[in-house]
Amino acid sequence: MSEHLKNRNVFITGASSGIGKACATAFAREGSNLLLAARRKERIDELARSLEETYGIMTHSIQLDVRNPDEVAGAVGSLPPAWDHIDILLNNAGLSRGLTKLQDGEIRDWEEMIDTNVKGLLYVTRAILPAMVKRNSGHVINMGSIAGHELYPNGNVYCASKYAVAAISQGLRMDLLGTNVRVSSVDPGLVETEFSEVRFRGDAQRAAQTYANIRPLKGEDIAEIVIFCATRPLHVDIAQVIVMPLDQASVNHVHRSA
Ligand code: NDP
Ligand code: 8X3
Repeated sequence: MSEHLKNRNVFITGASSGIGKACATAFAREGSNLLLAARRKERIDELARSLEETYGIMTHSIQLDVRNPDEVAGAVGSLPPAWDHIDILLNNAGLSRGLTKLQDGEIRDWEEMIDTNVKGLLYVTRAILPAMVKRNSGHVINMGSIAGHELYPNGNVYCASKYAVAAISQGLRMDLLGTNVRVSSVDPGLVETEFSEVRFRGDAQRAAQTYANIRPLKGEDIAEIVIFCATRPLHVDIAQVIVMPLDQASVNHVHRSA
């Protein structure tokens, strides 16, 4: 357990699944108290119960659609007194929809990705960051992607949304220069979560092909990196971490063993 994180208040979006859930567990193990946000309330309630029981931490679960700015502002503005400050914001909620050429793309898919991955991240940051600046302390950790550094065919709008996250992280570091608020971007390659099932709208077989015959990263691998970023001495800001499975060399180069 790290003294850096014990009794810290950590707000995690997209805590109901995959990387966010793994990060919640990792922060709980470090003794942090957790604000767990996602749309699927029953999942975060269950996670909250189990982390409280196992690690003796405090939790508060929030049913939240990050695409709705009023909902975001309302949820952050009406937190119970015990949660009057947030030390770490993990902007993790995100998704992809479809894998098609732009000329064949579905506008509702583009909107969902941009509204969640870009605008949702902005709404949550806008709601939480002013108090960090006022306290002159805090850490924003954004879940970017290798897709925010390189493009792959048919990845067009998803990649654009993650390039936007990279730009927001970089811009935020400039805006916060001179304060003690840190900004990190953790940018993974292939991680086996519900991500591909969401991308292919429940087509489990197609989703499984994404990870077939490779050893993908797990949510826990990413959580370790997030914890590393959060536990550096306060004058150290890990700006960006790109992490891929050994079986991946770029978004377009994956080694499949069979
Ligand atoms: P999952 O599908 O397993 O988890 C996505 C999480 O985001 C869920 O908890 C979901 O919760 C939440 N979410 C989605 N839309 C919203 C919304 N509108 N409001 C609130 N929460 C929302 O995927 P991952 O864990 O893989 O994805 C987490 C992040 O990691 C994403 O930003 C993704 O882009 C990024 N990433 C993933 C990679 C991968 O290969 N898996 C690689 C690189 C980055 P709920 O549905 O309950 O609201
Ligand atoms: C998710 C990684 O390569 O599937 O951000 O787009 S990838």
